[in-house]
Amino acid sequence: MTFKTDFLWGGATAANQLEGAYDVDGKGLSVTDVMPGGKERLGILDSESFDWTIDKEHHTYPNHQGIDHYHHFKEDIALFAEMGFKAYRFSVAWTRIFPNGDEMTPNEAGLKFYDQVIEECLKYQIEPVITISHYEMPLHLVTAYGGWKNRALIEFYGRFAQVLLKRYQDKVKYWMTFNEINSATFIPGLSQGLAPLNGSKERKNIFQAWHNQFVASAQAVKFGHALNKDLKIGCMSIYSTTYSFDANPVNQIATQQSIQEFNYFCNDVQVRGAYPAFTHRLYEKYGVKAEDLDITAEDLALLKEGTVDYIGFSYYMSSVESQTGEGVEASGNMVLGGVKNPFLQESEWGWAVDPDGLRYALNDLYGRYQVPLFIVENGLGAIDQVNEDGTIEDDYRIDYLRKHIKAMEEAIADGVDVMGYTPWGCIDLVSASTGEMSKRYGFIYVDLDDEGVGTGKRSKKKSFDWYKEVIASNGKNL
Ligand code: BGP
Repeated sequence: MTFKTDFLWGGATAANQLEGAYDVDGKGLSVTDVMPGGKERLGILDSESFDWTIDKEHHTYPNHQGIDHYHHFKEDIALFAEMGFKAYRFSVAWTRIFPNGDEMTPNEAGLKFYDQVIEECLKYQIEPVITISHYEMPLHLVTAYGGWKNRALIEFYGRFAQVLLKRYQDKVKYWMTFNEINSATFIPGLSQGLAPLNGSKERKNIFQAWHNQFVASAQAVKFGHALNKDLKIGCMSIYSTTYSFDANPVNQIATQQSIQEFNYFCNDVQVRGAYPAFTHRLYEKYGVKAEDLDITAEDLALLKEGTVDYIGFSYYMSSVESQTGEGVEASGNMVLGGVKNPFLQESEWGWAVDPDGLRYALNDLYGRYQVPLFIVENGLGAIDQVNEDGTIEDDYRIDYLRKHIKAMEEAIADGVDVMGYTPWGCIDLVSASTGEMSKRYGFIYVDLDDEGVGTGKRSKKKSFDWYKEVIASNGKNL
């Protein structure tokens, strides 16, 4: 068994990281519009003292400019088509459609932009895959409502999702409700609008915000299915293959718990339509009482009615859990933490490169949920060197992707139903965690530096032609 003939090969991006044009055609401010780049960034994602106001004198805001895809989408999509993309995953900036998030009527100018993006994809027979919300909620929903911990957002998101589903139901078959919904524990600001004034560190708020997102997601799925039964609407979470540091049962139990918490909790609710059995234990771990959360019987009924059709997930790395491992070297991973895996190499940002971990992830998710799986993010963030003649030989990226595609093929041979593969940042864009351009993932190079200085010119890396051949041969020529 190998890749199906209709396998969705493609690439993935997110509005806030590439569009730029942050204040044109009626767009409002989103959370990423107020996040500076560079060293300040990582602190902010998780900080209690984050200032939400724009201070252009002291900070640069990389997402304001992105790669100016807003004005270059035709050129960019033409390059995707040249690579032979069957699918293109992108997100809609909530603030282009509802600038503050709580308006009653959408901003037509914002919708017109996505009309064109979709038309451009269809022109090349590329399936658009839309993430409704990808790390860019309207800032106003954070400052005026406290982010996702406020139930009012269910209605606002509902309005946003319904506008999109109605308008694009005949053109867009594949959807995802929230990007990396399980990221809230380490980036509550980006993920749920909880940082910092809104009690980002309080687990009660994270659980409440999740619940509200689950309900909002289920509502959108139910609405989409009633509108058009052919729509395929998925959830989207990060999967981190998690190994125990050693055979000590204490570490094994800790590993199992961390898997339940990180890899299963959100998927369980969105795929099975109910909170998992370990939920109360999880609340207890963080000192949260179920009765402190606002979860109604109607909500629980809705969760059952709005289960997703597939699981979209991102996979970049694996991690190692150790409760007892004092003295064990910490992993270089600023995002997920954990200890170092002596069997694996890490990227320059400390992300452990682990293709076998992807095979494990696919088998694990399929075994637990038995729904189709869509790898909607994967890739290697790296610093690329441009040679004097303008070429970029990114063999390290080819090597990473080749190994992960092979692992995916193994998983398909294991019996897993994989729908597609859209590597992250198919064109260079602003990094979510660093806010910088120099952490690049693309097959297409964009001439901009960390300060946003450069021509913005697009050029093909070596991986461009390689990936083109992978798609043309349906995964045979790696
Ligand atoms: C995921 C996000 C993306 C993306 C990617 C790479 O977590 O969904 O938005 O940016 O990771 O991360 P980074 O840009 O931090 O390297």
